Amino acid sequence: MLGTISHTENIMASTITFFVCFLHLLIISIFSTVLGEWNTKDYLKREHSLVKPYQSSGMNIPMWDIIGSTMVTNNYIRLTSDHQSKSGGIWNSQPLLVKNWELHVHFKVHGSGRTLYGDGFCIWYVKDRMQLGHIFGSRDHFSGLAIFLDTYSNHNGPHNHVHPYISAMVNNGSLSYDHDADGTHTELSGCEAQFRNKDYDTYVSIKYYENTLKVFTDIDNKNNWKECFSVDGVHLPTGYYIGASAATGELADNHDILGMKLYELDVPGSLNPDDFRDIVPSAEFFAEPREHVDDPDVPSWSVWKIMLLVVLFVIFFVAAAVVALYFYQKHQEGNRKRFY
Ligand SMILES: [Ca+2]
Repeated sequence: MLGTISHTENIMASTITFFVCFLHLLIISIFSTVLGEWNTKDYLKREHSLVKPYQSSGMNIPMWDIIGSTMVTNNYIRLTSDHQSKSGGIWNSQPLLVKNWELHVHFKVHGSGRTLYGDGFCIWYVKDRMQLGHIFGSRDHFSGLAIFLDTYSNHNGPHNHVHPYISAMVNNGSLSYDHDADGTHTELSGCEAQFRNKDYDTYVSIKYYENTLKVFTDIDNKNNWKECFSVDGVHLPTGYYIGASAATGELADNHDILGMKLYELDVPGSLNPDDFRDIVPSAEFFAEPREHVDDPDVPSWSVWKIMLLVVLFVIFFVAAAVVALYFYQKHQEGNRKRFY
């Protein structure tokens, strides 16, 4: 009997131990999830974030400056309106002294154009801020990181991706963004993203962690991040500025920023941002250049005219030579007849 009781007790003890362990693990996992979320919120850097209400006093947005066509309302910051030849930007006035970070941008690109619209906008992490230029409303030969949300395909020939298209470029100031090729030759990576004219909220996330750049989108009204691309070997310094800019040309769109939230991914105090200030922006990997298929050469009318003239001249000279030869032979024959 004693043996039976201790055996039953053993089974009960094992079962209780199993449930205790299971409960323990469950509590740990729930707690760590909650803690993780709490940490993310805790590391929100307010001085690098743009949240409503934008204007706490007067017309100025604390820690942010606007330039060009940018217009601030209670609900959005409009970089360009749906009109031609606009360009505007919004720039954080505080250098980002965080090595590893994640930036969530709440945006809306919309307009009356059904098939023709453009040109798109760009999210920047660069050395020089507040400079209007022709690269989505900001300067070319920039130093730092650009994430282009390009809505207009400038490259008219056949190509292997459609627009809107999100791509990344890292520059040390030496490269030029080639609008005509939609930045193909300088892009690190990219993805197609149908983010335009949505009646729900659209977001893009840029995560720069341990020299890996990842871009995610939340544009399908599913409330979760979908990876656009991930690139290793991206080197960026601390101390640059976050900004966004947009431009319209012949084609137009409203390019609105509704909010930006920057999260620090470092454990506070674990890294000295000054150690990373002198890094020269660089990328170890570039995307394979898009296959370029040259447009077939269609000779213009003037080229045809020149070719026709050349052919006529050749025919004329050949005919003239034949006629000259004929008369020359006749003349020689006449001479021979005279001799005999
Ligand atoms: Ca383009």
